[in-house]
Amino acid sequence: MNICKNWWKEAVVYQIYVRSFKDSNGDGIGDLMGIVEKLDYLKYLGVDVLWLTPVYQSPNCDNGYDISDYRSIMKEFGTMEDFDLLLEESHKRGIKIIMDLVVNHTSDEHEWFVKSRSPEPNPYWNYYIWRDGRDGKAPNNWGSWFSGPAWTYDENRKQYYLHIFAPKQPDLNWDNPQVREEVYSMMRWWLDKGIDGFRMDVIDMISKTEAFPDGEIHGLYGDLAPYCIHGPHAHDYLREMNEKVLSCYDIMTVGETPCVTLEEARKYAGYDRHELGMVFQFEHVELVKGKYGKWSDERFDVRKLKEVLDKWQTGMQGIAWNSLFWSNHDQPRAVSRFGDDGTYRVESAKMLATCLHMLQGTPYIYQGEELGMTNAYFENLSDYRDVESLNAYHELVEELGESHADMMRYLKAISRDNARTPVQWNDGENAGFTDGTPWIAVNRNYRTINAEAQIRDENSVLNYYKRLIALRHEKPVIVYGDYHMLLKEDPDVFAYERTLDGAKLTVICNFADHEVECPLLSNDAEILISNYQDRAQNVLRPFEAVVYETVSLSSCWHLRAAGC
Ligand code: TEU
Ligand code: CA
Repeated sequence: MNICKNWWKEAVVYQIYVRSFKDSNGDGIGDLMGIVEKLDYLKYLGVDVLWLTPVYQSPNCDNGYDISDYRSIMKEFGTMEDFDLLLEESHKRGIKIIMDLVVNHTSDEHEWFVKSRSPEPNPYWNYYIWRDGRDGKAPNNWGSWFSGPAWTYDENRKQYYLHIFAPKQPDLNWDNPQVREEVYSMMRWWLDKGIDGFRMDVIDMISKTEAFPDGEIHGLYGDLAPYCIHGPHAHDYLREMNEKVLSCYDIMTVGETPCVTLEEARKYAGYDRHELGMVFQFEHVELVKGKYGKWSDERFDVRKLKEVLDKWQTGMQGIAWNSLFWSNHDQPRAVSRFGDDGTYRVESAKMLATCLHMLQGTPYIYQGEELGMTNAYFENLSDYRDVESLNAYHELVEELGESHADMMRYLKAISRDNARTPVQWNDGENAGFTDGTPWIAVNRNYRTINAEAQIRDENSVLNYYKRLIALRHEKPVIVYGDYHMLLKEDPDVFAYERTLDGAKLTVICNFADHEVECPLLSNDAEILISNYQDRAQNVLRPFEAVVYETVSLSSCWHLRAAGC
């Protein structure tokens, strides 16, 4: 397989949800100086890139995904000087930084929107998506992804504006070339500061179908997805962005692309397409869909998971680069969802890490995942902070008649706040996250699960991640090797091979909480890494993961990178 070498294909990315990472000044909110304090920890772990969730000025209706000024830092997070210091200190340690680029929408407090909603025509008049009402009601039946209608009436303009997310997150009008130029110039401004790339929020939603037809009713509203995802100009705008901005820098880009299909992903991230470096697809974290979409506490099916992972590995091979993740700030904790956060927490966290880090693509570690942090499992609605969770609670319980008890179970399983509790640094008060009162409660298990204890323990989840990252840096087969699935029909074991010239890895992961037989086990194969201390005998133990390495002596690895 011919794959061009790029630094971002060889990198491991660590996602920082800044608000919950580390508070440096006791106000209970994580901040930029908190990250600076922990750079040596990140260096110890060995990650190459930090993805910072939005740090820009924002009224925080959606924790920074509602930006009111793209060129200044959110007050709670610090100052531009703090940002410059963070960038400099990271670069000194060989760690790169990518920023979240949230340009499908802004905050309603952004100057552009404030001007756009004025009753008098002005240069910002067409910066957002405004439509007249229909018979005194919204222009169509679309529902927002954060509950309620996707249109809000504006008294000043006497028109409705579109917001796929909260009413405080109006969608920008990308069909207006001025909007695109504004975005590009803002991107250059950050890139010229020296940042190393962007994670692009819902970038597959920037182009909307012009007709704005009603959508198929799901629950209370019509589904906007078919008209707002991969809209008519999505690829044109990304190519333009690539030509005018991205291609001028040696950076990494990852598009967040909800609902992306394999076919579309090959376009967004295709090696020959000049759009993005890679995209996040969500099929493996959307295996469970209940009556109310994601609001369900059903457990995933291992066979389906295998099918989806295999589909993306095989389907992208040779065509486009994958991104690999179990979790992020929008998903529950990986070990709670895909592993076992009780008896086998350590084993299953390591198994999941092995499974993901040996695949082809760029791995993303979400803060705390390297500690095997678990879901928050909040007991009370008042513990929740997330706009999506709170709105969904009200819609399901108050309008759709779901019971309080059921909805609380769904929130415990799937709410975004599960992954937003503060990082557990030590066993001191507030897990060492803050000297003040944390903005969201600390998980009660911080006395047993915390970074300080795990640094000391050579068998900790943390030190296992450290080894996996180091292996990726040492072995080209982990980065560039071909992928091939094994044991396709096995209901519990996900196994695959990676091969590059003479090097071969056999990766075997048991997703079951019990012993299972496995024909791939060998007594004499060389073990590269495994999550149990002693060697597997004739069965795989609960959540056991083992990677065998075979290297033929005659092999001489080189990249057949002609034309790259
Ligand atoms: O997420 C987009 C997105 O698809 C989510 O709204 C997703 O549907 C939901 O979180 C899954 O439960 C991005 C950001 O990652 C998210 O944090 C923001 O809230 C959202 O965009 C709006 O900017
Ligand atoms: Ca703070």
